[in-house]
Amino acid sequence: MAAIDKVKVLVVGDSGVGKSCLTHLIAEKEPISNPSWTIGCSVEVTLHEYKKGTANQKTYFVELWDIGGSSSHRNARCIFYNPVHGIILVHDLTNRKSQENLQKWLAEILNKEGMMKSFNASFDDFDPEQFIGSAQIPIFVVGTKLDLADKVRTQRRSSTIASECGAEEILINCMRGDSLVTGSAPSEKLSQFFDKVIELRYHSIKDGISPHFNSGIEKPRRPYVSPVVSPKYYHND
Ligand SMILES: Nc1nc2c(ncn2[C@@H]2O[C@H](COP(=O)(O)OP(=O)(O)OP(=O)(O)O)[C@@H](O)[C@H]2O)c(=O)[nH]1
Ligand SMILES: [Mg+2]
Repeated sequence: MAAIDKVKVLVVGDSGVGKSCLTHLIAEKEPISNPSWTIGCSVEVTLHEYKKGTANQKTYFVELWDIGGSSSHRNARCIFYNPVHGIILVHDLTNRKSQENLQKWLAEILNKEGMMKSFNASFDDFDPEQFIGSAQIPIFVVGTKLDLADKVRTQRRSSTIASECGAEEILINCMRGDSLVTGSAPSEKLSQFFDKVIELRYHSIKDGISPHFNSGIEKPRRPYVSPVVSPKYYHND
Protein backbone atom coordinates (compact mmCIF):
# COMPACT_ATOMS: atom_id res chain seq x y z
CA MET A 1 0.00 0.00 0.00
CA ALA A 2 1.46 3.32 -0.98
CA ALA A 3 2.15 5.87 1.74
CA ILE A 4 1.05 9.34 0.81
CA ASP A 5 1.84 12.47 2.81
CA LYS A 6 -1.08 14.64 3.84
CA VAL A 7 -1.94 18.18 4.80
CA LYS A 8 -4.85 19.37 6.89
CA VAL A 9 -6.89 22.34 5.70
CA LEU A 10 -9.64 23.89 7.85
CA VAL A 11 -12.82 25.09 6.10
CA VAL A 12 -14.48 27.71 8.32
CA GLY A 13 -17.15 30.40 8.17
CA ASP A 14 -20.61 31.15 9.51
CA SER A 15 -23.33 28.53 9.53
CA GLY A 16 -25.13 28.30 6.20
CA VAL A 17 -22.50 30.01 4.05
CA GLY A 18 -21.93 26.81 2.06
CA LYS A 19 -18.85 25.17 3.58
CA SER A 20 -20.18 21.63 3.22
CA CYS A 21 -21.27 22.33 -0.37
CA LEU A 22 -17.85 23.73 -1.18
CA THR A 23 -15.99 20.90 0.53
CA HIS A 24 -18.03 18.31 -1.33
CA LEU A 25 -17.48 20.11 -4.62
CA ILE A 26 -13.72 20.13 -4.11
CA ALA A 27 -13.50 16.51 -2.99
CA GLU A 28 -16.16 14.84 -5.15
CA LYS A 29 -16.14 17.23 -8.14
CA GLU A 30 -19.91 17.41 -8.04
CA PRO A 31 -22.48 19.47 -6.12
CA ILE A 32 -24.36 18.18 -3.13
CA SER A 33 -28.09 18.80 -3.35
CA ASN A 34 -29.34 18.70 0.23
CA PRO A 35 -26.58 19.20 2.78
CA SER A 36 -27.53 18.90 6.44
CA TRP A 37 -26.12 21.23 9.10
CA THR A 38 -22.69 20.08 10.14
CA ILE A 39 -22.54 19.03 13.76
CA GLY A 40 -18.98 19.17 14.96
CA CYS A 41 -16.88 18.47 11.90
CA SER A 42 -16.93 16.47 8.69
CA VAL A 43 -13.79 15.54 6.84
CA GLU A 44 -13.43 14.88 3.15
CA VAL A 45 -10.21 13.99 1.41
CA THR A 46 -8.98 14.87 -2.04
CA LEU A 47 -5.84 13.93 -3.91
CA HIS A 48 -3.73 16.83 -5.09
CA GLU A 49 -0.89 16.81 -7.60
CA TYR A 50 1.75 19.09 -6.13
CA LYS A 51 3.64 21.09 -8.78
CA LYS A 52 1.76 19.34 -11.53
CA GLY A 53 3.54 19.14 -14.86
CA THR A 54 7.00 19.67 -13.37
CA ALA A 55 9.80 17.28 -12.48
CA ASN A 56 8.83 17.75 -8.81
CA GLN A 57 5.27 16.56 -9.27
CA LYS A 58 4.06 14.48 -6.33
CA THR A 59 0.70 13.29 -5.04
CA TYR A 60 -0.56 14.41 -1.62
CA PHE A 61 -3.74 13.93 0.34
CA VAL A 62 -5.50 17.14 1.27
CA GLU A 63 -7.83 16.68 4.22
CA LEU A 64 -10.62 19.22 4.22
CA TRP A 65 -11.95 19.70 7.76
CA ASP A 66 -15.39 21.18 7.32
CA ILE A 67 -16.15 22.80 10.67
CA GLY A 68 -19.79 23.30 11.71
CA GLY A 69 -20.39 27.04 11.90
CA SER A 70 -23.06 27.21 14.57
CA SER A 71 -22.06 29.61 17.34
CA SER A 72 -23.50 27.23 19.92
CA HIS A 73 -20.59 24.89 19.24
CA ARG A 74 -17.88 27.50 19.50
CA ASN A 75 -16.33 26.13 22.67
CA ALA A 76 -16.23 22.55 21.45
CA ARG A 77 -14.91 22.98 17.94
CA CYS A 78 -11.48 24.23 18.96
CA ILE A 79 -10.41 20.59 19.32
CA PHE A 80 -10.39 20.41 15.51
CA TYR A 81 -7.90 23.25 15.07
CA ASN A 82 -4.72 21.44 15.96
CA PRO A 83 -2.70 20.99 13.84
CA VAL A 84 -3.55 23.11 10.82
CA HIS A 85 -1.59 23.63 7.60
CA GLY A 86 -4.01 25.82 5.66
CA ILE A 87 -7.28 27.71 6.15
CA ILE A 88 -10.15 28.23 3.72
CA LEU A 89 -12.33 31.14 4.87
CA VAL A 90 -15.85 30.90 3.41
CA HIS A 91 -18.41 33.70 3.21
CA ASP A 92 -21.79 34.05 1.57
CA LEU A 93 -21.86 36.79 -1.07
CA THR A 94 -25.44 37.69 -0.17
CA ASN A 95 -24.62 38.07 3.52
CA ARG A 96 -22.24 40.86 4.36
CA LYS A 97 -22.07 39.87 8.01
CA SER A 98 -20.58 36.53 7.01
CA GLN A 99 -17.73 38.45 5.34
CA GLU A 100 -17.09 40.58 8.39
CA ASN A 101 -17.12 37.52 10.63
CA LEU A 102 -14.19 35.92 8.77
CA GLN A 103 -11.87 37.96 10.93
CA LYS A 104 -13.43 36.38 14.00
CA TRP A 105 -13.00 32.93 12.52
CA LEU A 106 -9.34 33.59 11.88
CA ALA A 107 -8.90 34.93 15.39
CA GLU A 108 -10.70 31.95 16.88
CA ILE A 109 -8.32 29.53 15.21
CA LEU A 110 -5.24 31.50 16.09
CA ASN A 111 -6.38 32.10 19.62
CA LYS A 112 -6.70 28.40 20.18
CA GLU A 113 -3.22 27.82 18.89
CA GLY A 114 -1.69 30.40 21.16
CA MET A 115 -1.07 32.77 18.30
CA MET A 116 -3.08 35.61 19.81
CA LYS A 117 -0.57 36.52 22.50
CA SER A 118 0.73 39.41 20.49
CA PHE A 119 -2.81 40.42 19.54
CA ASN A 120 -4.12 40.73 23.13
CA ALA A 121 -6.37 37.72 22.57
CA SER A 122 -9.20 39.95 21.43
CA PHE A 123 -11.16 39.75 18.20
CA ASP A 124 -11.39 43.50 18.03
CA ASP A 125 -7.65 43.94 18.39
CA PHE A 126 -6.85 41.30 15.83
CA ASP A 127 -4.95 42.68 12.89
CA PRO A 128 -4.70 40.30 9.91
CA GLU A 129 -1.73 42.23 8.55
CA GLN A 130 0.25 41.41 11.69
CA PHE A 131 -0.77 37.82 11.25
CA ILE A 132 0.75 37.40 7.80
CA GLY A 133 4.37 37.53 8.81
CA SER A 134 4.17 35.50 11.97
CA ALA A 135 1.75 32.70 11.31
CA GLN A 136 3.06 31.30 8.03
CA ILE A 137 -0.14 29.51 7.31
CA PRO A 138 -1.66 29.89 3.86
CA ILE A 139 -5.17 31.33 3.68
CA PHE A 140 -7.67 31.10 0.84
CA VAL A 141 -10.99 32.97 0.71
CA VAL A 142 -14.13 31.69 -1.03
CA GLY A 143 -17.29 33.72 -1.64
CA THR A 144 -20.24 31.40 -2.27
CA LYS A 145 -23.73 31.81 -3.79
CA LEU A 146 -22.49 33.79 -6.76
CA ASP A 147 -25.70 32.80 -8.55
CA LEU A 148 -27.73 34.69 -5.94
CA ALA A 149 -25.31 37.57 -5.51
CA ASP A 150 -25.91 38.73 -9.07
CA LYS A 151 -29.37 39.78 -7.94
CA VAL A 152 -28.21 41.57 -4.83
CA ARG A 153 -26.63 44.69 -6.24
CA THR A 154 -26.22 46.53 -2.99
CA GLN A 155 -23.97 43.91 -1.43
CA ARG A 156 -20.21 44.09 -1.73
CA ARG A 157 -19.08 40.96 -3.45
CA SER A 158 -15.53 40.30 -2.45
CA SER A 159 -14.13 40.46 1.06
CA THR A 160 -11.51 42.78 2.47
CA ILE A 161 -9.92 40.08 4.57
CA ALA A 162 -8.45 38.50 1.45
CA SER A 163 -6.41 41.60 0.68
CA GLU A 164 -5.61 42.14 4.35
CA CYS A 165 -4.15 38.65 4.57
CA GLY A 166 -2.59 38.68 1.12
CA ALA A 167 -4.81 35.75 0.23
CA GLU A 168 -6.35 34.75 -3.07
CA GLU A 169 -10.12 34.81 -3.31
CA ILE A 170 -12.60 33.10 -5.62
CA LEU A 171 -16.32 33.72 -6.02
CA ILE A 172 -18.33 30.66 -7.05
CA ASN A 173 -21.69 28.95 -7.22
CA CYS A 174 -21.29 25.76 -5.20
CA MET A 175 -24.41 24.24 -6.72
CA ARG A 176 -22.79 23.93 -10.16
CA GLY A 177 -20.53 21.00 -10.86
CA ASP A 178 -18.41 22.98 -13.31
CA SER A 179 -17.59 25.81 -10.88
CA LEU A 180 -14.23 24.22 -10.10
CA VAL A 181 -13.68 22.37 -13.35
CA THR A 182 -10.02 21.66 -14.10
CA GLY A 183 -8.40 24.50 -16.00
CA SER A 184 -10.85 27.18 -14.84
CA ALA A 185 -9.48 30.23 -13.04
CA PRO A 186 -11.02 29.30 -9.64
CA SER A 187 -9.68 25.76 -9.95
CA GLU A 188 -6.18 27.03 -10.79
CA LYS A 189 -6.19 29.39 -7.80
CA LEU A 190 -7.31 26.61 -5.49
CA SER A 191 -4.61 24.34 -6.89
CA GLN A 192 -1.97 27.01 -6.26
CA PHE A 193 -3.25 27.37 -2.69
CA PHE A 194 -2.89 23.62 -2.08
CA ASP A 195 0.63 23.81 -3.57
CA LYS A 196 1.46 26.58 -1.13
CA VAL A 197 0.12 24.60 1.84
CA ILE A 198 2.17 21.56 0.85
CA GLU A 199 5.21 23.71 0.15
CA LEU A 200 5.15 25.18 3.65
CA ARG A 201 4.39 21.86 5.32
CA TYR A 202 6.96 19.70 3.56
CA HIS A 203 9.41 21.71 1.49
CA SER A 204 10.36 24.88 3.34
CA ILE A 205 12.89 23.81 5.97
CA LYS A 206 15.83 24.25 3.66
CA ASP A 207 14.76 27.84 3.08
CA GLY A 208 14.87 28.57 6.79
CA ILE A 209 11.09 28.72 7.10
CA SER A 210 9.36 26.54 9.63
CA PRO A 211 6.79 24.23 8.06
CA HIS A 212 4.59 24.71 11.13
CA PHE A 213 3.06 28.01 12.04
CA ASN A 214 3.55 27.36 15.72
CA SER A 215 6.60 25.47 16.90
CA GLY A 216 6.00 22.51 19.13
CA ILE A 217 2.50 21.80 17.86
CA GLU A 218 3.26 18.87 15.75
CA LYS A 219 5.47 15.82 15.89
CA PRO A 220 7.80 15.14 12.94
CA ARG A 221 5.84 14.33 9.85
CA ARG A 222 4.63 10.81 9.28
CA PRO A 223 3.40 9.41 6.03
CA TYR A 224 -0.34 9.04 5.58
CA VAL A 225 -1.33 5.51 4.63
CA SER A 226 -3.87 5.45 1.87
CA PRO A 227 -7.17 4.01 3.11
CA VAL A 228 -8.43 0.90 1.41
CA VAL A 229 -11.91 2.26 0.96
CA SER A 230 -12.62 5.42 -0.92
CA PRO A 231 -12.46 8.45 1.41
CA LYS A 232 -15.90 9.62 2.53
CA TYR A 233 -17.52 11.75 5.18
CA TYR A 234 -16.84 10.87 8.73
CA HIS A 235 -18.16 12.75 11.69
CA ASN A 236 -16.13 13.48 14.77
CA ASP A 237 -19.10 13.54 17.07
N1 LIG B 1 -27.82 29.11 -4.53
C1 LIG B 1 -26.78 28.66 -3.83
N2 LIG B 1 -26.98 27.98 -2.69
C2 LIG B 1 -25.91 27.53 -2.01
C3 LIG B 1 -24.59 27.72 -2.47
N3 LIG B 1 -23.75 27.17 -1.58
C4 LIG B 1 -24.49 26.65 -0.60
N4 LIG B 1 -25.81 26.87 -0.86
C5 LIG B 1 -26.93 26.49 -0.01
O1 LIG B 1 -26.74 27.04 1.28
C6 LIG B 1 -27.25 26.19 2.28
C7 LIG B 1 -26.21 25.94 3.35
O2 LIG B 1 -25.13 25.20 2.78
P1 LIG B 1 -24.14 24.32 3.69
O3 LIG B 1 -23.04 23.87 2.80
O4 LIG B 1 -24.87 23.29 4.42
O5 LIG B 1 -23.63 25.43 4.73
P2 LIG B 1 -22.53 25.25 5.87
O6 LIG B 1 -21.63 26.43 5.80
O7 LIG B 1 -21.87 23.92 5.77
O8 LIG B 1 -23.40 25.34 7.21
P3 LIG B 1 -23.09 24.65 8.65
O9 LIG B 1 -22.86 23.19 8.44
O10 LIG B 1 -24.29 24.93 9.49
O11 LIG B 1 -21.88 25.36 9.22
C8 LIG B 1 -27.73 24.91 1.59
O12 LIG B 1 -29.14 24.98 1.42
C9 LIG B 1 -27.06 24.98 0.22
O13 LIG B 1 -27.81 24.34 -0.78
C10 LIG B 1 -24.39 28.44 -3.70
O14 LIG B 1 -23.28 28.68 -4.19
N5 LIG B 1 -25.52 28.87 -4.34
MG1 LIG C 1 -21.87 22.25 6.92
